[in-house]
Amino acid sequence: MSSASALFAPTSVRGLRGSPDRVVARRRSGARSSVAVTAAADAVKFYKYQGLGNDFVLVDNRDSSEIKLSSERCAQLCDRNFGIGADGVIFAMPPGFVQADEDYSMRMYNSDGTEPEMCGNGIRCLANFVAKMDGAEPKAYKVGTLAGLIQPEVRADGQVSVDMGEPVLDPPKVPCTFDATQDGAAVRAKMEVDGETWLVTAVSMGNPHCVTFGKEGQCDAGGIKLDEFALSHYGPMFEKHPTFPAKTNTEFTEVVNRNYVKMHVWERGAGATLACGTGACATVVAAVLEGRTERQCTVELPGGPLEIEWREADNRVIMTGPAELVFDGTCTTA
Ligand code: ZDP
Repeated sequence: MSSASALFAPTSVRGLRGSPDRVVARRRSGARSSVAVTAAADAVKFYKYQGLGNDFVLVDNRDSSEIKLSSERCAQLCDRNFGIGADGVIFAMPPGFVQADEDYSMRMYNSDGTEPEMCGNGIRCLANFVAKMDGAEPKAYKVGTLAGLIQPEVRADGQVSVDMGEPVLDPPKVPCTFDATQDGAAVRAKMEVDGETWLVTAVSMGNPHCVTFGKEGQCDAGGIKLDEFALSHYGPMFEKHPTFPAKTNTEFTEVVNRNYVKMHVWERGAGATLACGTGACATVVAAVLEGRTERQCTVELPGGPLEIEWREADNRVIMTGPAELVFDGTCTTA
């Protein structure tokens, strides 16, 4: 492309937290599509990662506290036909978000452009990504997130173990409108969905989760059969249920034995995904509270297994699983 044929079109992009920002998008003159051609002025280098098929576009944003891609652009880039294709976009941000001694912080957008507090599979990808960008040996990081300080550790075998912190069970803090049913938590709470009563347990891992082992009656008699489960029928009804005012991620879970469950997730803001790290943690917390599993439990997701432990000693949840680089590239800000 010669510079003579380049057209500079000013595009307004809303910066984060309402701060307006103007960027210049460089487009090819006469191009039929509105896809901007990558140019130095607005080029953003990205890295595509996946953890159990939950996939993310990662951007190293540690040189600026201003996010390089708007929420609208993140949603476009997540589109699997019109964009790169991903369940979300994750930014490595400068440290000092939660506490001064953290290594860096994390911000994320779902594929619909909403911003969740936390992202379990994403933070494993982020830890591997930062290690790669820094050319560093595997190590433990302190990462500031909207859900507080989260601590991933890249192990020598490439797996990433994450201290996800303590689950939040107090119903108003999840947030959900249930009354507590068991030790301050909403456990096996009744929720009407699609004209039937489901039993659910509400857990926040920084973001809200509604974990269910089935409808009343069904959940103690064989439970959900995930092979035949209509996830896209039920998922949206749980996601937008008025009981969860900030909407919710929902985990439909089948217990195989006391150390192994299968789970299909419908994510808030992203729909059906192949895996959800915070969701796998919430699932084991709920399963323990309902007396269905031990505290150490494998969660098999459509994209593969995660190892979860809800530690008795300090109440913290540890999640271990893979995170891999798929490809890298360059995109534009508009
Ligand atoms: O809370 C939400 O809105 C989720 N969609 C955020 C993403 C969660 C994620 N799938 C995870 O692994 O925890 C990244």
